[in-house]
Amino acid sequence: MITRRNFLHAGLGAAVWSTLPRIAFGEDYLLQSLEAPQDLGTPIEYFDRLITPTPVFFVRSHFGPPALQMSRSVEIGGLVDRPARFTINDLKQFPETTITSVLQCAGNGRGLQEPHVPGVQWLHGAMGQAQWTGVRLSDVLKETGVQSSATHVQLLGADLPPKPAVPKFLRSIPLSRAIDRDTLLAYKMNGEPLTLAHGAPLRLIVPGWAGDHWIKWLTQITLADKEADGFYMKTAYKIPKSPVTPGTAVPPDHMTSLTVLPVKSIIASPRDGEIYAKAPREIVGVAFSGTAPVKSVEVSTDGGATWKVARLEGEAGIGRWQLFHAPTPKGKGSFRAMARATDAAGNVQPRTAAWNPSGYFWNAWHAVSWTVKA
Ligand SMILES: Nc1nc2c(c(=O)[nH]1)N[C@H]1C(S)=C(S)[C@@H](COP(=O)(O)O)O[C@H]1N2
Ligand SMILES: [Mo]
Repeated sequence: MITRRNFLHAGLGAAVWSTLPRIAFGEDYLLQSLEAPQDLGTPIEYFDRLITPTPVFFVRSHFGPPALQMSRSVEIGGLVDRPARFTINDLKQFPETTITSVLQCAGNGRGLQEPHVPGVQWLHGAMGQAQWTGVRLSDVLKETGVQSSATHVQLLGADLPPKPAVPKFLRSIPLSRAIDRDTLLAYKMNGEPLTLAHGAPLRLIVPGWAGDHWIKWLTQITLADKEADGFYMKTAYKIPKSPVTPGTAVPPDHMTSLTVLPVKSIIASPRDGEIYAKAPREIVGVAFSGTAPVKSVEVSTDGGATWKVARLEGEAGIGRWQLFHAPTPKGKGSFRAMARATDAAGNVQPRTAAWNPSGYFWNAWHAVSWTVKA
């Protein structure tokens, strides 16, 4: 059992342990400490549908989830006229809205970067598309009022780091993005209350932007006249302002914060390396871009010599994925297919991803090889 004493011996200061929730069992109690973070990827075969089921939706957190507390409120303060606190029930006074959007970790595909970069070695599974339900952050900020000097919205969740020396996952987004009509305080995912892993009771939804902006377990929203300080804004989530030679060090003044997801497509089926008894009927996958709706997906089965336009399925939108379908080559033998997406702003998925020191935003052409048995 974890007692106050051996918890302190584990290296945590009194200031930290006193903020940890207690779970009572009669007169005894446990301190609810943080779990080792779990990074769980979605298997690629689920990218053959418009909505990723919640039980297989990827999970990423830096410190692991805090205690589940559905009554937790979010405090809105800083440069506002009327500081306020809202529980989920309080938020229901605002109009409810549902948005279908891709959530993708900026590090998705990092494991495919060459040369290799350190960090969670995600292949394709750190993404998914869900229906997110909640209220617009802009409606809530109209209620609290925003002072004219505010330029950024700083965001903090209840998942405080295990030791005071470890930086908090404190993030910020510019006010302009915070009041975008698609930026939501969400309490439902795929029609059900958010699960703990995905941020219950409340998380931010920033459609089109990478997952590091989608703060889970929200407790504090602070209007400020500057970006948040600390490691997770000043050092992490940075990409070069312009292309760099792969494998080289990049000076900090040549780096900028990443935001919008680049155009990308991934093939869910056929499966790479699979041996089929019968030819798979079609090539299926997902395509999206954070800049503009997808305009087209092309598929090549001859190593890029020729490309055929795939059929798109699903509603088009910024930061929203559509399915693409293309016929498979006929007959038996070995095959290889590649896909490349283009968005309505003219961005084309590149043959090789732009390398960067943290391996963010991998979006190279995805290729799969399969065999149909003779
Ligand atoms: N409070 C909090 N919010 C967080 C994180 C975190 O560690 N703590 N991780 C972020 C990152 S990096 C990603 S990619 C997404 C992942 O969301 P998911 O676990 O629901 O898929 O949550 C974001 N929100
Ligand atoms: Mo992430």
